[in-house]
Amino acid sequence: MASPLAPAAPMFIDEVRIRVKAGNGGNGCLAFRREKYVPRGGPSGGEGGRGGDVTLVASEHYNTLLHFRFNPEHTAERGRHGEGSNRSGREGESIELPVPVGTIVYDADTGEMLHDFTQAGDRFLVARGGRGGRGNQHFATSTHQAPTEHEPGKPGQEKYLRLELKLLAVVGLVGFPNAGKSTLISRISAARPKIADYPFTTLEPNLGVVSVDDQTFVVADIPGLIEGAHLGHGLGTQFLRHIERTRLLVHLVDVSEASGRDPVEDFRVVMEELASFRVDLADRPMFVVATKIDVAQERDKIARLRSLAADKGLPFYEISSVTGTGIEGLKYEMAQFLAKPVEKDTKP
Ligand SMILES: Nc1nc2c(ncn2[C@@H]2O[C@H](COP(=O)(O)OP(=O)(O)OP(=O)(O)O)[C@@H](O)[C@H]2O)c(=O)[nH]1
Ligand SMILES: [Mg+2]
Repeated sequence: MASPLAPAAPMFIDEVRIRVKAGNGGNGCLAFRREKYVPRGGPSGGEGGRGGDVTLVASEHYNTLLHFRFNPEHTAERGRHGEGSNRSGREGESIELPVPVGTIVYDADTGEMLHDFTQAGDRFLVARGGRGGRGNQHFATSTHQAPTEHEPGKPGQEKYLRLELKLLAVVGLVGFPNAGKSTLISRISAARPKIADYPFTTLEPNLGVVSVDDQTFVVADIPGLIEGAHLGHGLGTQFLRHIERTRLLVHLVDVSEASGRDPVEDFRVVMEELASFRVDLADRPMFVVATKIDVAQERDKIARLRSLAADKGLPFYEISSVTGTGIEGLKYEMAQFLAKPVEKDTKP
């Protein structure tokens, strides 16, 4: 939960601990030339290859640290051992681990901050591969012609890291109270907000991490808006700052009979409140989603909402969080929208 000291944006923190291990260096080799007609060949043990490094790289394709939760150990390849005939061992392959921009890396053992990723493409070598050991060929001198010294490879660095990321919602769920926002977030993420059949169940925003194939993003479920929210009615617009930086708003409208409400009217009210909070919030890319279609017999309600969306050039979806109808499709469409580069955000 946000503490009183938390800044204006939602400060939900994603945190993972991972272990990274760079590759060990290969061992140096002990060998002597064995050639036909050469009775005593010189030393010919090659050096071991260097172990691979582990580098963290800031990537725009990741918005969360979820991919590390299932995969907390990362080891780069070791270098190959040196061989006879002065053959050096091959270097171990390095690995790169993508992290979202905004990730802060700490040494989990000492607590020391190691790096703060502020830009896509930023790289940080976090564990260096071990040097390969020298083979006996390196130890030959004019007075020491048959050396048997050879070194083992040096171990690659190993670290326990704590990665921390302030989660930033990129999708905001908006709508009238009781529209089904919290139910939807509970269907598409691991978030388990309170859900109940009365308005203003949600008193504080909830964030959920959604993953679609290898894409992850954060969705915010905020308290419902009613007419006059900007004047402080209901819970007011105080929570809208939590969706100020989102790229996509998903506007949920209850089309069930039981609501006794008019979807077109609900849509209008919420749009007005968004606009009165911040003019451009109502112009944010938006999906219009008819909810509770499992209990919507009057197709007319749905049809009117659909044509309203069409008039405004907004994509329209129908879902039921109870039966699951339309949920996967909606999740996929959100992911598709977010996969487009930021600059190209226009009305979808
Ligand atoms: N039949 C049916 N009921 C639904 C569906 N989605 C939500 N509900 C019910 O609608 C009621 C309100 O759902 P919530 O998810 O709490 O609504 P909300 O938009 O988060 O409401 P506030 O937090 O009060 O703004 C609950 O009783 C849910 O069980 C649905 O797809 N079908
Ligand atoms: Mg709710």
